[in-house]
Amino acid sequence: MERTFIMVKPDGVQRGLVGEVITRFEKRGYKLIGLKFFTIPTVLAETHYGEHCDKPFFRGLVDFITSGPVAAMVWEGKNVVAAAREMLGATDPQKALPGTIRSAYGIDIGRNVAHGSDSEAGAQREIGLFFDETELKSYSRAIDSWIYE
Ligand code: D4T
Repeated sequence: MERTFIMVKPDGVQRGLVGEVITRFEKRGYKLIGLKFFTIPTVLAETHYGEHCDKPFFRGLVDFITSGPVAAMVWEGKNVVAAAREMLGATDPQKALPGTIRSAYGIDIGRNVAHGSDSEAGAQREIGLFFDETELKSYSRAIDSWIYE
């Protein structure tokens, strides 16, 4: 089963959207295997967003993501990396399709509520940055046979 890293950003936490994001993934059938509520240290934020270090929005992005607590999660399920990106919608909420999380709850690109890994390799990298393996829980669910055929 694939794993992906999802994070409700400080704007989503402040706006009371942690439960909404979790509910969408739970109700679809994905399995929560890691959850952490904390304020990201600057060094971790700079590493997480390292690919953007030359961009004009980088410093503002790091300042924003470290400005308050986030809810960092790992979700597991079939094809969850791509599916989570679809559920989040386009990075710019103005371009996100109706029904997606960013379309439903966001307006500006710099306040787009939640993050999701963009590839399997990216997910592995981000999960490793935010979680120790011991913090990820493997467990079986009785409902799995009602979700997967
Ligand atoms: P995240 O990483 O937040 O899920 O966003 P995406 O994976 O969808 O998009 P990204 O890496 O291109 O952007 C990272 C982060 O930077 C913010 N951002 C982005 C911004 O504030 N201004 C911008 O012009 C861009 C392109 C939003 C998401």
